[in-house]
Amino acid sequence: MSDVVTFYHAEPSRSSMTRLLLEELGAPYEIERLDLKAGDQLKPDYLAINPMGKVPAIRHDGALVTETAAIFIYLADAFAQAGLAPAIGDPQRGPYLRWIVFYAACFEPAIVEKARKIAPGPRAMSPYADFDTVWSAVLTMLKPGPYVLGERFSAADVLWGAALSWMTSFGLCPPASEVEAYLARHAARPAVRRLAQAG
Ligand SMILES: N[C@@H](CCC(=O)N[C@@H](CS)C(=O)NCC(=O)O)C(=O)O
Repeated sequence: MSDVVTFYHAEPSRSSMTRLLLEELGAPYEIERLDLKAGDQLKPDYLAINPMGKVPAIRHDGALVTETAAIFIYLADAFAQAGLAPAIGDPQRGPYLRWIVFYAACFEPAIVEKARKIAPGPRAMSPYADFDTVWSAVLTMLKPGPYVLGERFSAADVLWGAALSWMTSFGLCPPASEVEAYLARHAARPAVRRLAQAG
């Protein structure tokens, strides 16, 4: 059994969010770097790890995990001593899982389709209803503040802080004071500054 996380990563890419989580958790990790432009993600060795040919993926204690939302839930529980995951039985566990999964199940498809100017189609067929509904839910999530779970900073904030700052930088999010204030808190985190300096 090894505590060290093997982290399949490409820079710049969505896997940077997982790297930030590893830093926030203080988890020991070693990077297996992929060059997406060179097509490393489509080579048989990596497809055996993630048949989707996507980063991130992690290996830890014999478990192979892909999909950012699953990786976040897994790592925050595996390194519970960092205090970034409400435990099973904690009333905040439900909202915590809700907002992490909402990111992958609703927010990402909504924002990607918006960026590609693809209409969501009939509301009843769309897994996310429509962009305005998703965005309004995001603002509802952030409104009480300062964090997704109120006073408690969690792995959900690592995900949302990284995702919203990335998507805001691409001009994909409508302007909102809640988001601005949330992103200022995100940018001030020592782990965010450390990684920005590391490049
Ligand atoms: N559903 C995956 C999506 C990951 C994803 O889209 N990764 C991109 C990096 S931004 C990727 O690996 N792209 C390489 C490719 O598609 O060839 C997750 O949430 O982890």
